[in-house]
Amino acid sequence: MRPELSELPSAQDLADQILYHLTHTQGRGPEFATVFDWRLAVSYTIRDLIVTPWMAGHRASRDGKLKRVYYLSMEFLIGRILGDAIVNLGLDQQMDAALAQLGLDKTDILEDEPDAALGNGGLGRLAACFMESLASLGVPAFGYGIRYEHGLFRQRFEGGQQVETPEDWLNQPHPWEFTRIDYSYTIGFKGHVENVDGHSVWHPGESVIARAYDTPVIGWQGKWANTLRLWGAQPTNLFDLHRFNAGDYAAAAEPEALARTLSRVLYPDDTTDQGKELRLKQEYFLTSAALQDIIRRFTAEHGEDLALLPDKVAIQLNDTHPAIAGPELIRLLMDEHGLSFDQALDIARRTLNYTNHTLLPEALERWSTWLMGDVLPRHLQIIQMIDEAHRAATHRPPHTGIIEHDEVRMGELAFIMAGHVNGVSALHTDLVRSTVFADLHKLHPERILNQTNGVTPRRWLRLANPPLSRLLDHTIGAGWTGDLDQLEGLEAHAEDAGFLAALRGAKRQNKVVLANGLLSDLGIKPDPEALFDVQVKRMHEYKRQLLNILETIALWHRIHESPNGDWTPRLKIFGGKAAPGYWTAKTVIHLINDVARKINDDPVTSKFLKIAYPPNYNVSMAERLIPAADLSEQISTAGKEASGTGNMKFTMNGALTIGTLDGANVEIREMVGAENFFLFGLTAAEAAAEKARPGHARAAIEKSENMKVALQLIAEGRFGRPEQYFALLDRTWNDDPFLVASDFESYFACQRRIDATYRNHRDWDRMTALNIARSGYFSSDRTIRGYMADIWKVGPATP
Ligand code: 26Q
Repeated sequence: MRPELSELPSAQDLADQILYHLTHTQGRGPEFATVFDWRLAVSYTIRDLIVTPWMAGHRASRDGKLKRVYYLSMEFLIGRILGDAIVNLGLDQQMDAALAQLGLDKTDILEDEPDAALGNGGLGRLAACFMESLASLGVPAFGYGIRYEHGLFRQRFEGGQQVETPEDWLNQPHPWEFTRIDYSYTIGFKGHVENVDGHSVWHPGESVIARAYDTPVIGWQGKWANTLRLWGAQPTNLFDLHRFNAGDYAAAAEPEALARTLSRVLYPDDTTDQGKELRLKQEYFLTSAALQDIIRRFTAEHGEDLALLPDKVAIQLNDTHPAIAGPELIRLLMDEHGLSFDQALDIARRTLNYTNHTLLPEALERWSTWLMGDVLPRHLQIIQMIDEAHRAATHRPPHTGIIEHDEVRMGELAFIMAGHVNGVSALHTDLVRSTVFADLHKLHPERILNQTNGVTPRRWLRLANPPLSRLLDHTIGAGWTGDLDQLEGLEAHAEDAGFLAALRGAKRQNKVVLANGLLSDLGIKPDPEALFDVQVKRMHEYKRQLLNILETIALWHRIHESPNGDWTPRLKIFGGKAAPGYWTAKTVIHLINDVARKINDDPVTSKFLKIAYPPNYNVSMAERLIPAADLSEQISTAGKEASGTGNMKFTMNGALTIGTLDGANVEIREMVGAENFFLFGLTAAEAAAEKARPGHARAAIEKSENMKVALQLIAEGRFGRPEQYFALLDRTWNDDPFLVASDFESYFACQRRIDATYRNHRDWDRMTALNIARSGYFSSDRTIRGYMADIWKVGPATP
């Protein structure tokens, strides 16, 4: 079943297969082939090697009647597939040799692949890491998502401002997917509910077809592969032949266009009202298709007794986006399979689980009962029944229900329908218990669990950081890739000058590659000896990119005051997109770019301080930036970042963290040791108290010369027309909801400690080594094992 090492193809085998696919699949001779042709030929060659374990896994799961995990997510931020597949099959060296033999440049080939950007940020990337770990651990699992034709928008800067353009990854053949025209389900919307002999019959007013597109996800060492099944929307009627024949071609194509809208674009993470109905339809489209598929597979394997569903199926809801799964599963069990409401409710609750990823009130999904009743009338009825059953069973306090103030609260719905609810870091889970779900937690004290996030070391270390991976292999053996706790073996080398020099050398290699890229892409020429200080993540006020850029301005000012001072050279790197409708986040982007333009050209300071903000931050850019970072900025207002996962990637790649006690930073600091982590700022409890103090912002700014100067320089127009920043400045002085001012001095002072530490190579390198050595806990393999034991009650297919 598994290609044993001896059976792995040789470089010659690979080269032969690549030439075969170039000729027979791409239909091109080598002398005419483009990079694209070659990339597809290489991809098909690798894909062939995945198909065998993939099918074997399906057979083993079916024949063994194994319990499966189903991960439902509106987002899967996969990134590029080819490089990851080569690494997981253990074919890097053979492939390098094969490509060399064919005269091809590996980087050109890999970078020709568009990123699969079917997600916004952390939540979507977590889903992708989980899929990889599930496969690496040999757990039978499916990911279910939407096959968006257009992933997350592309970002450009015009005059320093973000401009969004559509992303079009599917505007070319996609070699990794298999279309399953036989797995299609009808998804209904709207219409009315009829009562026939005491049974409810929903007559949808509209419907579309969900068609399955499968992508194999190969695990480490190619032992197991699972399926990422993405649904594409198809019209039930292709087009209106009458209208077509009457010459009205546009109108004839309307039904098709309307249906396809459902899987046309990924929603940017925003809170605007526009398109609310489409978002609800997308959520139901994914969920209904997934549940119909799950029940079809269950009955095919285990027969018609759906009471056994919880023994064979564990469904995880990635946030509330697929939370309509509760009512939909009840509907399918009652209306289509004839179970009673009580039976259906019990089965659904023992099958579904829900992960919460945010406490921000504006990100908690709510739908007006009017919209829910219009789009999903039968589901609104069932939601009312669930709510009533819960009220009757728990004697809960008033205002804790699913439906309150004519809104359906999806968090409450997901909670009440879930066997387990989990937060994504220890601190976040505590806050889930004590804030958003405090009342429900009292009623169901066993339900909320913690599962601290993790990231896959295959993509984020072995693939992204070859120099460090080679050093690790050499120092502690290659076992760390599948068992990240083995990094502990580095502790013994943390005082070894030879090892530390090699570690520094590996980091330097990555920094040189990045510096060359920044020069060619942005015209910025950083000194590889400078401290590479990186903040990459979605642009959000709570993540406080504003704090970082204000500190940069204050530092620039200080350097001007003593230009002959002994400053530690720094390159500040920013990366990230703002939701198109998020004005404040977009203003911060503009400010960073304005400040960069001014500072980078400053002859007095530019040898000490530069700023790079490469546009269109995505998974592939993260793979280049993170391994080259010396310092990781994790500076959110305490209590706001549920976990963070970028923070973990930086730690395992040997960047030190400047951070608040927020999300998983708390656990990172505990693991690496307080002395190896640069802590600043208020705690979550202090931040909440500070926010409640009237005039907190102004008071804090008055006390901070550095912050006052930074704001003053912006207001004076030193970086661009100041009117553009008046509203932002006003918000900072008078409101400052994310406490930039309150944490400013602590942050500034911490950065100066970092300047000093960075100059002492021995200290810095030792701290780096200890960060890597103690990062094993942050492998998503550990996270998935936690879900398996505590929530899903599943084991691996290959023990
Ligand atoms: C909701 C309704 C309508 C349209 C969009 C949305 C929407 C989309 C995406 C709401 C939220 C999101 C994304 C949330 C997210 O990425 N959360 C992050 O999840 C990570 C994985 O757990 C954590 O590490 C981060 O701390 C958390 O911010």
